[in-house]
Amino acid sequence: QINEAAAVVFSVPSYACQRRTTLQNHNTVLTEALSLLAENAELNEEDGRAIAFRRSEAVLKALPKAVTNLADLRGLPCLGEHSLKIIKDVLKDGVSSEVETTRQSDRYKALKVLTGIFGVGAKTADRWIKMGISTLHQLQASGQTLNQAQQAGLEHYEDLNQPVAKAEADAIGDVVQKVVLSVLPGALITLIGGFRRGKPTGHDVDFLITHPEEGREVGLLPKVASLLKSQGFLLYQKTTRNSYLESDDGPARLSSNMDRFERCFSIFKLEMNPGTTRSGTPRSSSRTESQSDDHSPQTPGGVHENGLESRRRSWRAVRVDLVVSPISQFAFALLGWTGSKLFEREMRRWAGHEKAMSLSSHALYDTKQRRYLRAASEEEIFAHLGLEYIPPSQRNA
Ligand code: TTP
Ligand code: MN
Ligand code: MN
Ligand code: MN
Repeated sequence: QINEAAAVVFSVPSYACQRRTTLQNHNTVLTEALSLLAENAELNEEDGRAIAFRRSEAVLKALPKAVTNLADLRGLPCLGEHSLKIIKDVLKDGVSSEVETTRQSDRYKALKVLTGIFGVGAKTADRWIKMGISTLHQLQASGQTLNQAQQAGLEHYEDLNQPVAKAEADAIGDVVQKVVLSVLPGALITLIGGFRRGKPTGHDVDFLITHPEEGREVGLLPKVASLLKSQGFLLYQKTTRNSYLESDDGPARLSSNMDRFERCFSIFKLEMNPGTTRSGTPRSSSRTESQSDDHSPQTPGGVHENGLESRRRSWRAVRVDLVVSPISQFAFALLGWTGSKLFEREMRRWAGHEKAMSLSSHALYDTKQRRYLRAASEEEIFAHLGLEYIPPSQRNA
């Protein structure tokens, strides 16, 4: 058979944390199809399905060239029946009818709009949809009680659904660094999340803060948040204390994704210099000083951010996460907060299933030796786990 003879043979290890996944994706049409089904499953809280689609998506992202033929996929891990059917349809027709039907469905569209509000998760969105609320308009008319995060999320809906550019992340980093150092000289601030993996844009900006002297970092964020607020940089913030205790946390709870670091979820007010457009793309070096994009909000449901309508603003809202770790846990926090989410999940699965260890953003516990394994760098954590070191730019699974 010609196809089989011509089939490309790809070799891909089964855990995403064993693979080098860069941002260069040779199969975007396929991965976008699988990603939409994964997202839909996530929005419907069908976790098993979501993970299966995410794993298939990640395998295709790791391939060194485009798949053109189903036979190319032989021997690849993680590709279940359902994912294979989607791939087959896309290879044959360029689209999958299941994906397109999902994309156009009222429920998917409503879940997207509602969970697009900061502070609204799948559960809340589902409850509202069952009450007949599917748009921002309907939500506002319903008189539903919103918590503070959701109120801020609605108020800044349009801004928070615009991608954040690296230049904007760096500008926020400068502000955060200045304030953190004024409160705690010697503190170390690291850009984490997608930007650390080299992504050009993100949905938020994540920073990890530590101090070389253990303990000096305790209680830092309330001070940082109140300074940022008094200087007019915060539109919303919620700070929580560190609640991690190695002794009583135990390995059982360590495999969970949630961590217990001191942290601050915030909405930052970023002043935009004229060299940056609304979407954050650096302007060409020409002398056009007038802001290019007229800011006329076209928010779904007709909500006009801040009621400003077409009046020009000199700032935008950006989601910013600040996390503080003691230096003894820094390598674990750095690894855990660099992502991608699937890479992290796979690393924890590898630790548990292949090594009888329990990995979290705080620590690595060896179940057989019944002890915590220390690490001062990400490299040491990979080594403890018997994994080849994968740098952040290759963790884009
Ligand atoms: P995100 O900021 O959600 O994701 P991201 O930075 O990879 O993508 P984006 O560009 O869209 O912002 O999370 C960053 C990492 O932090 C991710 O690997 C998961 C991890 N994380 C935790 O460990 N605990 C948490 O409570 C949260 C919210 C994230
Ligand atoms: Mn490549
Ligand atoms: Mn992020
Ligand atoms: Mn984040």
